[in-house]
Amino acid sequence: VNYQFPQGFWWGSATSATQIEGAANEDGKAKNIWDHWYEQEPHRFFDNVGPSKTSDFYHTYKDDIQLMKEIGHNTFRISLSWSRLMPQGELNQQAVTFYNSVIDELIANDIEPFVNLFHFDMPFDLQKQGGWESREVVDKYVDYAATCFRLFGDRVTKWFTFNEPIVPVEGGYLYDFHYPNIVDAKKAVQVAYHTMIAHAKAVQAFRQFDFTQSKIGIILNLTPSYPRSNNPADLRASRIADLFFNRSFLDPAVLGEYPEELIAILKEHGQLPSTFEGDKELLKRNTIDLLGVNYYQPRRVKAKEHLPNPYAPFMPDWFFDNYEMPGRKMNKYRGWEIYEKGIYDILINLKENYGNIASFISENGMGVQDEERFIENGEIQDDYRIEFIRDHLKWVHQAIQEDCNVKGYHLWAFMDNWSWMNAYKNRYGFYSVNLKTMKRTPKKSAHWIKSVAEHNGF
Ligand code: BGP
Repeated sequence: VNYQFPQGFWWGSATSATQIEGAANEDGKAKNIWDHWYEQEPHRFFDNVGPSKTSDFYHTYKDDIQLMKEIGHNTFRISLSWSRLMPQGELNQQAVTFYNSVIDELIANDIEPFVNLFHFDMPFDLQKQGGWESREVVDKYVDYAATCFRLFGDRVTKWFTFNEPIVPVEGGYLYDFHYPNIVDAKKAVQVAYHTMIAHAKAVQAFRQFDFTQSKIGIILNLTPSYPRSNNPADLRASRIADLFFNRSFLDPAVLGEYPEELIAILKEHGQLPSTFEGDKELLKRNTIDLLGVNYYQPRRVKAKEHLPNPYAPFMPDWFFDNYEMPGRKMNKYRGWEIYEKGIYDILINLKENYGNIASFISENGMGVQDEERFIENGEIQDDYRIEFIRDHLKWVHQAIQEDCNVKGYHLWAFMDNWSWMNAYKNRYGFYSVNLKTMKRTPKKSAHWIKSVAEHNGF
């Protein structure tokens, strides 16, 4: 073994309720925004495939957990579906039974459940009440979070309030790839702010329980921002992109406050959110124990070529242009850049500027279109994925050598799953899923990760 990881390192993978459960209308589940949007505009989803069936985990979880065990997982992240657990606000006993059973089954197989409370799936009824624009919805979320802690907190010791909270802001309020398809930066800022208030209130609620061994955190997609050059205009563009897309969540979550420069920019442009008295203290008091880092690709940025039209509505892109760096390495099957060292840069930043907060890689992975073309002897020969994971893990290993406090690596994803507007376009799993038969088949990477988990390294 050349790359040995610390004892007890978390080897696993991540998923979310909407993306694998299916059973969208079964056992009392109410509609979330995805169910609704798909009903309205099915053509906007790749191949017209919606969230109703997905990978059928609701019925197959026992077998799937055996497959996880088979490849050496010691941890696995799920999300709970708010609209399944509390349709119309009341607790749904059938959902409680389902999640109890999933959690117990994982534990019985020595796989520690990591539980996330919100993965892009706002209940549709609450979206009608304004979704994250509404402070009342924030309080409803806190009630839901506290209910989950009470129901499952005796067995679940790793909790997360949100996955990638910037994505519903970008998708739903800036760039039109999530419901409610609004393009309005002022609302986007309010939604981002309310998400962090909801987060802090949930952390506060968690700490009122006697869970001394448990940890609570948030999962952020950190896209390190690299400037085209070291000239001041490029550096400024990159710093502002970092403020908007990383630090707007990272700073309040870990340090308990927003960066001053971000506040100054929003103020200058009349974009500050409305706040309540006591919010500042709330954020300050309720910082996290554990940070999940999702990393797929970096952001490369250059100074604006043209000044934005001063009469056009405010957008984050007023401050930077994306930079397509010549020669960058691409995942040609998905169109995202591959920059393995980015994962190390994130971890070093956490060490140097965020008190070396305990973290883990909560998503990293390689999406590939039309992956069937790589089938040989009945299995997908995904050497490209093995290489991708290995090259990222080498940088995680390097960060550990330099005392970064990183405790595990979760691939996105355990099995191929439905991914929002992209539906089943990009496949990410250790296991492939045949959408007609729902049969799971290991890919070459599944055998490889099994050996990595067994040796705690490679
Ligand atoms: C992350 C999300 C996941 C997942 C993944 C892959 O940002 O947390 O939910 O969907 O991206 O995305 P895609 O299928 O679009 O390549």
